[in-house]
Amino acid sequence: MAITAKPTELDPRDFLAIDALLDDEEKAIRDTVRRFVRERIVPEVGEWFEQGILPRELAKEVAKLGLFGMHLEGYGLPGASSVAYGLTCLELEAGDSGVRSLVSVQGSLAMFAIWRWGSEEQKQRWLPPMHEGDAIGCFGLTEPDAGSDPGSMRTTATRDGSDWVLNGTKMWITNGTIADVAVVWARTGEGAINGFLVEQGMPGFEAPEMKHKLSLRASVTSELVLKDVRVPEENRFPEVSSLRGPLSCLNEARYGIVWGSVGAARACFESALDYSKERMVFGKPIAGYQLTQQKLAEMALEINRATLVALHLGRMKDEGTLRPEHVSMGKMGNVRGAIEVARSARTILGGNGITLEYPVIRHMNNLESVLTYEGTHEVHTLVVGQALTGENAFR
Ligand code: TGC
Ligand code: FAD
Repeated sequence: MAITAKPTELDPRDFLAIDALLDDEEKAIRDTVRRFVRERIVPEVGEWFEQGILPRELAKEVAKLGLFGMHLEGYGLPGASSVAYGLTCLELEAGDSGVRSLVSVQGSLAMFAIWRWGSEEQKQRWLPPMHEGDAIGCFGLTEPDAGSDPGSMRTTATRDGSDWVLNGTKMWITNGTIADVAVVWARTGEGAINGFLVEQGMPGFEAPEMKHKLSLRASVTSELVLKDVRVPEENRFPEVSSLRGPLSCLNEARYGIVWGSVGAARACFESALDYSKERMVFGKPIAGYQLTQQKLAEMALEINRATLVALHLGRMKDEGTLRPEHVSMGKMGNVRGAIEVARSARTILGGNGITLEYPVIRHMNNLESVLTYEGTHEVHTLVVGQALTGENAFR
């Protein structure tokens, strides 16, 4: 068929008409989340960011939409497709990375860990209230001296009768202070790593909030301090005793970031596009200058590229062909691209680009965390490098 100038209207916000690749259910979920973000998050998130808070009641509102653990099945969970979950992450992160983090950590890290590695009793006890937002979870892997290399963790769990005694410190743990249950990964012997469900209020367990962040400010980030915390054997994941346990959960959350980062980029692009049409400089809107158009065209290119990558990975995940290395490539490319979009958008806004009146600097700062958490850009580069060459360059 010939290429015509007007088969459909060209939408600057969906330049390549990627919408047409989504089915009706995916679009319906996407639209519901988009509306929630526009009505509930966008008007207030600048203030939350400035104050360094994320209102606790937001979890219940997110739960009402069925978003916590939406891609998991059984135990009353929705069992939505990977693409629907990805679109949800995109729309949430168009609001703020902190809001997407709340949902990622709850659903892809804490709930997924219990769903994948927990006992039947653990699943029945925790998954329904976590889906409802009545219980919040966190995922404690990183330590002050073990981030990219979680295999060097120092937190220990020692058997004592029918209990385990946990000692150590976790750091940078999203949702930690507000969590009812913490999935804590600890060393149980030479080369052995087990997961434990540490409950709020267990003696010796504290989760102080980490302050003074200049990124992900609308997100609770905490230390987990464990001093002789007694955890019963029934709170240990029965089936996994190596790093494979936590790393399998990271695949899920990293997949959400492949999509989410596109949302942050889209919000920056839309802000810059609107601004460029209104801002008059040297007698005409800056949208009319070639240098501005180049920036906008590069942003649109990156957002469309990243969306197609995310959608392709989502379809592969739904078909069961997605590999961790694919997710690494998606996270590398899409987060780097989102940062470039955010920085370029910020220049279009000039001085206004540095204020919280516009979303751009907030997204730009958030993306610095997104670049680092869930495996740094360098870690994912080395994962892809190893897959390409067969050589391990981590050590
Ligand atoms: P390595 O020897 O390669 O592997 C150890 C065991 O794990 C298995 N494995 C995986 N399994 C599933 N998925 C993956 N992606 C896996 N990667 C490895 C592997 O087969 C092996 O299994 P087994 O059965 O033989 O024991 O491990 P390594 O020590 O060499 O480390 C590899 C490396 C560096 C890639 C890994 O440690 C890594 O990914 N480091 C980055 C750590 C990280 O991403 N931390 C994130 C913490 S959570 C977080 O940031 C939340 S942010 C909040 C939010 O999302 O909003
Ligand atoms: P390091 O591992 O010390 O890395 C420092 C630098 O060295 C990085 O640039 C890194 O890429 C580079 N580097 C490391 N290894 C190599 C190598 N082999 N070759 C070349 N360069 C290398 N963790 C959790 O467990 N749960 C959470 O909920 C959680 N939430 C977070 C929320 C926020 C806001 C942030 C900022 C972090 C969070 N993290 C969480 C921690 C996050 O996963 C770690 O920060 C991340 O894995 C990197 O670890 P690190 O900070 O110790 O950096």
